[in-house]
Order: sequence, then structure tokens, then C-alpha cells
Amino acid sequence: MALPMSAWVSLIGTVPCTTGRLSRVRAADFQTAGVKFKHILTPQSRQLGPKPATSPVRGHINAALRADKFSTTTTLWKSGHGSASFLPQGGRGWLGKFALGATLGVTAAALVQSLHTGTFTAMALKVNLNSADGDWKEAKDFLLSLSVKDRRQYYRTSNSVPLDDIPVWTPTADASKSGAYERNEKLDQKISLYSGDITKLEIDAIVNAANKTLLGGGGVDGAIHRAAGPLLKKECASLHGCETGEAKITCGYGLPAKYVIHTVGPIAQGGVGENEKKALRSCYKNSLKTATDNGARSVAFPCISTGIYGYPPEQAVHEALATVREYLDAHHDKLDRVIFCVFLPTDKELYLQNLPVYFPAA
Ligand code: AR6
Repeated sequence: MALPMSAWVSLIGTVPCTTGRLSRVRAADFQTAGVKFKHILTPQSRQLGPKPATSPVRGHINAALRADKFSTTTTLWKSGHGSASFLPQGGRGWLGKFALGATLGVTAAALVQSLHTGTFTAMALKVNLNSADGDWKEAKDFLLSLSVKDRRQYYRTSNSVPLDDIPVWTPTADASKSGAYERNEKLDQKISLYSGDITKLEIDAIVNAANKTLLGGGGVDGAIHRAAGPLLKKECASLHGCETGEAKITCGYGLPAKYVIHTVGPIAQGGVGENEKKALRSCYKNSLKTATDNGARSVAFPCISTGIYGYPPEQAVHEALATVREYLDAHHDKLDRVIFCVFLPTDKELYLQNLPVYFPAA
């Protein structure tokens, strides 16, 4: 588009209009919640012209964002008309807008498109995932409104791993592993064993083995907070902690995962009794419930409590597998994939040995 966005804004602001979809746009909405404006593109307006695959405006702004130039309080679209007169109600409908567009040498679709892109970039300017000064609510609303493809440019980590690249676990026929569980073919495509860093997974939700403060720590908790950026800690601070065995959800911010589900495992350094077992099972169950309650269909677990909290991994693996199996038996329609993300080769071996017990081939 030849004219800069601010010029279009100024031009449109001078045209009164009462009918038509554009007249529903108010300046206050525009400034406070850009996500609402994705609705500007209605099925009808889409027919007028396709959205360009890439936006030079957005590319430019993202480059600036990467360079950390913009603060969270930057407001792009303050035109000379002031916010209240940005797009006034009253005046012409589609015909008038189209005539205006024609006069300017562009189509109405181009005007709609420029508003859509402008809204997006206005919000993008407010989102700085590298600064603790930002408004986490604004960033969260914005990020959760994006498709996976659009969210990729905000990742703070490289080499993300999409769900499609994580193979499903293939049940093996091992008679020596037969246990209490029968084969449930609906589940065969829903389980994965992934060996590597959980912060790289581009899925709906990763689970964090957190502590009761939810304010970060070492181990996988530290890795998740580092990769997500400082806004994660700000949202966590608003949750007022979490009890052992419970789970709370936040945005993933700079992570490839859309959400982080924080759960607090039992401290088992003094040994494992019924309380610790129950608490560990609650971690898995409540994390899965939190995921499904929030529409997250792919979830990855680290080996909760088996690091700093000292739960013996060879015992924890049974609580993890049994709880996931039982949850999937009851709610398989709500989840597409549950990934056991192991970090240590010894944990990988434990899961390889025990997966056939809980997800048998026959
Ligand atoms: N990706 C996947 N798994 C990982 C990663 C990673 N990037 N890093 C470590 N693990 P731990 P806990 C594995 O100690 O025992 C924190 O300070 C690791 O190999 O992270 O529940 C919290 O704030 C192990 O298998 O969690 C709490 O204070 C598993 O993650 C406390 O530690 C869990 O180890 C929680 O201790």
C-alpha cells in the first residue's frame, strides 16, 4: 500500500458513517483490545480481497521488537483526530466507503485490510516479551488470539519442535509386560515419549514442575521461566501460589507452547509414602484437567518431582503412567496427545520399559 497506515487512519476519520461494518469500530476498543478487531474481517469482507501472506509493516515492527526498541506503552494509532473521533459513528455505509476508496485509488477491501493489519501491528507494538515492564494481560490476550503460525515470530527460543514432528508411541507386544490394563486402540495415537528439552515443544501446553510460590526456581522450572521471558513470572505472581498436587495455568509468552500448566509435586526426600504417591498422581490428574478445561489438546509432562524434590524416578514413572492412562480412558475425546518428556537417558529407559504395561499392544 502506497500510503502509510497513519494516513489512511486520518482519511477514514474524516468520513462520517452510520451503517456498514466499519462504523462498529470505536477508538476506545481499538486502543484497548486489538484482538477484537479480527472480527472486522467478516466472511463478506474477505470476499473483497485476500489477506496478504506477509505484511511489510508487521515485518518492520517485528524487527524493531526483536531489537527491543519498543516499550509496552507505545501507542501507534493516535491520529490528529484524537481517539474519540478516530472512527466516528454516523454517516455513510459501504457505498460511501467504497466511493472513498475508489477516489483514493484503492478498494474498500484494501481499507478493511489496512485496518486489520493496523490493529494487529498496534497490538504488536504493545507486546514486548523481553521486558518485565510490560502488561502481561495485554500480551496474553494478544498471543492467545494468534494462530500458531502468527505466534512463531514471538518465540524467544530457537529450534522449536512442532507436534507433528513428535512421533506417537507404538505399542509393543511384550507378554512379560502384561498388567492390569487392556489395549485401548483409541489411545494408541495419543501417547508420545519425547527425549529432550520441554521448552522447545510447539504444543498447546507444557507442564512445569514448580514450587509453591510459582515464582520460578531451578531445574525444569528455571528453564521454562528463562525461555518464556519475564512476563511469565508476572502472571505467576498474580496466582498467589499453588498447593502441592494442584495445578494452575498461564500463558506461555515467548515459549512455543501456548500455555504453561504449573503444578507442585511432593517433596520426597524423606521417602515415599501414600501421601507422596497421592500427591504425585494429583499433579498429573489436575494438570490434565486444567488442560482440558482450557481447551488444550496436546500436553507434555516432565518427570515431576524426580529432580530436586527427590522422588525416586523408578517409582514416579508408575504414578505418571497410571494416572495418564486412567484420565485418557475417561476423557480420550478431549485430548489429542499426551507427551512424556524425559530429559535424562535413565528416565527414557524407565518409560520405555513401563509404557507397555500401561499402554499394551494386546
Ligand atoms: N526439559 C525437560 N525436563 C527437564 C528439563 C527440561 N528443560 N530440565 C530438567 N528436566 P526438577 P522437581 C527434568 O528438579 O524435582 C525447582 O527449583 C529433570 O531431569 O526440575 O519437581 C522448582 O522451583 C527431572 O527429570 O523438578 C521446585 O523448587 C524433571 O525435569 C523444584 O525444583 C524434574 O526435575 C521442583 O523439583
